[in-house]
Amino acid sequence: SASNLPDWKAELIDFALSNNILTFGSFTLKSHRISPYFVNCGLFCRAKLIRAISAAYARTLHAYTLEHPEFDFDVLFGPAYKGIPLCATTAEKLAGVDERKWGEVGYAFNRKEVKDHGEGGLIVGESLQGKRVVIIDDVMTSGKAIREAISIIQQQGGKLVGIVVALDRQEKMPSEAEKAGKGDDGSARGSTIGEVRRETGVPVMAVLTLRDLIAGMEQKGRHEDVAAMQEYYRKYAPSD
Ligand code: OMP
Repeated sequence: SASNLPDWKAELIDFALSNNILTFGSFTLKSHRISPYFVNCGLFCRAKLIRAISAAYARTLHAYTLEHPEFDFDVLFGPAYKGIPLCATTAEKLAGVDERKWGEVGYAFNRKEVKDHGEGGLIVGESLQGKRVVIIDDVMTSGKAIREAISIIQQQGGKLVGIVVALDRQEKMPSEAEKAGKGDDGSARGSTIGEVRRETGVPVMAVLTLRDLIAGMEQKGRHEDVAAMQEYYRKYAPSD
């Protein structure tokens, strides 16, 4: 499977690894699951790193557009805080890919605290009202963060048309017991990404998946980390 990994993905994984964006250990996730790996997209915080990740988002969107010529959008929405630099730099990259097609694409993000003075409002940047909106987000595990972003877009009168995440961890949706912190009951459940697709009816694209991370680590001969990721994947693998 390692040979299936395109060079640009292998390079991105290399970057993530050597800059501690991808780390190994024991991490408690937002979903209460305990993971042997973690991806912190807030650490794409140097010139060549933000260049690499924004190019990867733009490339993922571009590739989807080539396969689905009817797919189009007006605004990239980056949920606060980690989505903020991601949506802005991805917009800049899109203008570089095809300025005629994407030169007018806007970007916007939410405030975590609603401002009650000055220009006010929840949204900074392009208005979402009546616009076709693509979410640019970091990591999808249980879908909680994505659902919050979707509800903001709806409140703002935007029309969600797509979602791009840097990493799809390829996990099954948590049960109610898990959400309450009571642990996984081992029941078969569908994937978060599949459920979000069904719920929203829009494409959910991922720059990288857990599969890609495993292939990348395999290429580097990191056998212990590969084994830990595979064991974790087996535990939380979706049924679909
Ligand atoms: P869900 O809301 O469960 O989908 O988890 C996604 C969020 O968890 C991300 O927006 C991050 O805040 C955080 N997260 C990571 O950043 N990296 C990971 O590898 C895993 C998580 C996580 O907690 O699941």
